Amino acid sequence: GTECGILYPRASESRELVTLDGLWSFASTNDTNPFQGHVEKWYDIDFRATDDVEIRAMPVPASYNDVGTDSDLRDHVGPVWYQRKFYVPASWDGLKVWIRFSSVCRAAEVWVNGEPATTHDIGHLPFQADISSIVVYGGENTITVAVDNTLLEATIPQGIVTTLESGRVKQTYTFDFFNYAGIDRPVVLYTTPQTYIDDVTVITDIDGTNGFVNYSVVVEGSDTVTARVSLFDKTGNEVVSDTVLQGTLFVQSANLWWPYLMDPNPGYLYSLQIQLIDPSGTLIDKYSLPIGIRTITWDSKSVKINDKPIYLRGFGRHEDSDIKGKGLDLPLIIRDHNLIKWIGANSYRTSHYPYAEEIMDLADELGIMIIDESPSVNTENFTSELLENHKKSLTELIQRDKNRPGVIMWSASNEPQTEYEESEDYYRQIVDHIKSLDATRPVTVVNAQAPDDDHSGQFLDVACCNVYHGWYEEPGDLDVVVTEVVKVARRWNELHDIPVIMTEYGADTLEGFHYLPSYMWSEEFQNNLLSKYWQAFDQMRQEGFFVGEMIWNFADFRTDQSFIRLGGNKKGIFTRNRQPKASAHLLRKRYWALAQDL
Ligand code: GCB
Repeated sequence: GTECGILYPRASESRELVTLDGLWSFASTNDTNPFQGHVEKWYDIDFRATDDVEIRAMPVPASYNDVGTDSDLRDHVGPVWYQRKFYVPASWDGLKVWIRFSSVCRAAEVWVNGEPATTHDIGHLPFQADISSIVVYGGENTITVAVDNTLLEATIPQGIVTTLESGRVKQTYTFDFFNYAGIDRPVVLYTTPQTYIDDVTVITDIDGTNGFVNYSVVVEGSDTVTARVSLFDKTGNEVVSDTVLQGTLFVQSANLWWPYLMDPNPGYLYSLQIQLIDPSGTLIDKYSLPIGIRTITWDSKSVKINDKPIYLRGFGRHEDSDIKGKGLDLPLIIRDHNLIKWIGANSYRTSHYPYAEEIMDLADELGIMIIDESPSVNTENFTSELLENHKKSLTELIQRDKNRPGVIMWSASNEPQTEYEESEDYYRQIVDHIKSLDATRPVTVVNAQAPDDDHSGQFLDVACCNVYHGWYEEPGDLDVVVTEVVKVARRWNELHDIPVIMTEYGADTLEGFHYLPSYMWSEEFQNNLLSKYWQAFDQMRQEGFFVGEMIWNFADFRTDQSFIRLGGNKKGIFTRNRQPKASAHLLRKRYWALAQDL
């Protein structure tokens, strides 16, 4: 359940961990008979032995859509089924055995040895289950997962399913990025003792050069254990320790967590080590959490880290690449963060859903500031069912990311239809919900609405706006950009007296397409368009309410098919293969100059 902790699984003296990544057996249902697998009880069938179902190999983690050669699989709507075998050592008998999925897109049902183990109803967020009572110890086990990608009116995100005249079932959605699906992040099996550390919450504070680590540990199981909580610095020296489950560690002249290029030593992480000890002095459980000591504060004109105003130089991004779709790819995420450092950026938004925990770890370590976004995108039809699902996505997001120093803001949604009056009460409740879970970070909604038509701004700490003058509006007319951009951003600030970030602006650009004088889709046009926006930003930076710029997008990405897309959305300043367009070199000059400036 979501009331429990969802700590990132780490091996320790008291915890064993086995990966279930690799090749799984996979079966797809026919779109017109989506419940075939449920009716035929595929969770009871051995995929390796059956002739009744067509089985193929499927990599985990990966989206399943682009690994095949047929559009049936790519455009499939409804459940698909994954299965594999695994062993549980006899030595695990008596421990708690957990299965943890970092993300299944979108809905998952899990069976172990034919027994229902757990279900989960949202993509891009982890879930886990205690399967101790249904595994075979010292023997072979079978795990089967049904994954349903269907998006409906009250799912997060939303979509519509129709049946075409041909009989094919078709999923449509209002957002542009491709609706990749599958087991797209790691799956692990791990153990904890019966009495274990279920959750840790850390909130840090500073006073001059000193730091405070306010922590609280949730223990499940026996209440006779005592704690030893220690903070280690990067070199492995214990800095301070305590023996209570909830307390404050005082760190004299702390190494604060600073954003990239704001300090010679950005992204400094300590390790908070928690040990549970039983009355006889034996170690019961041990878990270590990387933490950063920093504060975030904000007012009507600024956002500050450790009392210093920040200016975001960043991107909107996607988890997206050839073949594996949204599947976690370690070489790719390292390449991305190398490019982020190269270009001198200090931030990005996890548009339009929570990113893999491994990605978030990199951001924490490098000092990259994150606007952490819920999977709610282009929200419309504000029903109470939608509201409940949306709140749940935020509960799970905040539970997962609450301790991350890199997360500096929560984004409740991207481009909801806040021109409708119903959105007012909806976003009042959404923002209240976020505040009830975490009052230490500012909250935003990323709006494309004209500021005067919007109903969400009154609840927000920071306004984030997406603007496409010179592209979707007044296509090709770059002479309108500066005035329009300044008008919109200023208006957000005037209306709500809050700082403003431009979270999207950009132009589709086909790499290698050159045109003089510049023409839409050419590399020259992208450079000219971006330069116009920068003129507007520089003007507003002088006025003191404009606190960040994020280009749409870091890299080209796959979309649903559309006549406005050429193999996908091409607004990247890097190609889908992470090579620079001309704009990347131009942006690099700007971001490094901005970093020097501030
Ligand atoms: C937007 C959306 C983003 C799209 C982008 C575009 O406003 O927030 O998801 O990809 O426009 O390029 O159309």
